[in-house]
Amino acid sequence: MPLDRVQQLELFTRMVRIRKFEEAIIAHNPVGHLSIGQEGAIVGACMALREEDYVTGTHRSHGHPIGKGADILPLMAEIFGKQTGICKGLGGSMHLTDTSKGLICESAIVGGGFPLATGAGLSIKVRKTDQVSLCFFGDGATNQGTFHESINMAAIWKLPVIYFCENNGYAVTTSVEKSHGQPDIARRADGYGIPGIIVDGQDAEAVYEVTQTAVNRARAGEGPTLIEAKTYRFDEHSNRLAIPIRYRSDEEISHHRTNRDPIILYRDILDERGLLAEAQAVEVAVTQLMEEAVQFAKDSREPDMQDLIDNMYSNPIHFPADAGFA
Ligand SMILES: Cc1ncc(C[n+]2csc(CCOP(=O)(O)OP(=O)(O)O)c2C)c(N)n1
Repeated sequence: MPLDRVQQLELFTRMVRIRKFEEAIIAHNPVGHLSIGQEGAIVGACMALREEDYVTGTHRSHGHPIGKGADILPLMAEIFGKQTGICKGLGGSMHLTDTSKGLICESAIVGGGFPLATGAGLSIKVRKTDQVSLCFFGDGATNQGTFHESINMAAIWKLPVIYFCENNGYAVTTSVEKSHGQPDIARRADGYGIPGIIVDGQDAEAVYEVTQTAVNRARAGEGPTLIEAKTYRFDEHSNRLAIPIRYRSDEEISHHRTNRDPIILYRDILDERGLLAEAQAVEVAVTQLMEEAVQFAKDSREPDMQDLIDNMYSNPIHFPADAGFA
């Protein structure tokens, strides 16, 4: 089903939120792996999901909760390491998540999301709900054993999982061409007898449509799909990591920034559909929201030792007052 106007503006809003959230991080507290350039793939996929559907993310973790509709203030406070953060300031950038929006986990372990998303798919099947589980990962993660083990299991048990590759062309500094026998991740689906689909990750609506098809298939009990969104990372692997070698040219980066920015491309589409004023209003509102979020984060307190102890186990341990931790 095509997106209606409200949904189109929601898609645009979430993409702009990711972009401006990460621009705020760069401006105020440079830490984390940024998704700038990859917003079309992330939000296009998330728009095909319901709130109760599950998502697992990656070390590049800001886009996934924002794409799934999470509240911005606790996410920003988490980046600043504050007690009001979504993980109470104890997780930080690579673990930015929001379980209330179906985000099961984000993890610094490359390939760590596959078993979790597959397990969520098994849980859905056992509980007989019509949820789906969507697993985000990068191209580099597909050479981990967990990729193959998880997809094989999901295929034979027809689990409602969508394996969604944000193929930005590189794993840190290693290109897909240098690390894969053949560079199309989606073709690996053939090995498991499931559909493998390649989509332009900079075209958010195209991503929405292929994900919608995969979601319908999963909800109908027909099993998993492997989607590969060809996208591009505009910035460095991490804004805290000094990458010492040149692995891509300035021309390549500038080509993508100028011609392949998913937000600019979608704003042009909204303009053609007579929604430019609404799109511009979204950009103003998101800018204000980010200022509010940064202020909220700055004003929040840092976690203390008691917060750490209280949140280490699901059944908190109450140390005696004289144990020396407080
Ligand atoms: C198991 C594991 N091995 C290595 C690393 C170091 N590492 C962090 S990110 C990364 C590259 C991941 O590339 P990709 O999956 O393509 O995701 P992208 O960074 O492009 O989003 C690596 C090797 C890690 N975090 N975990």
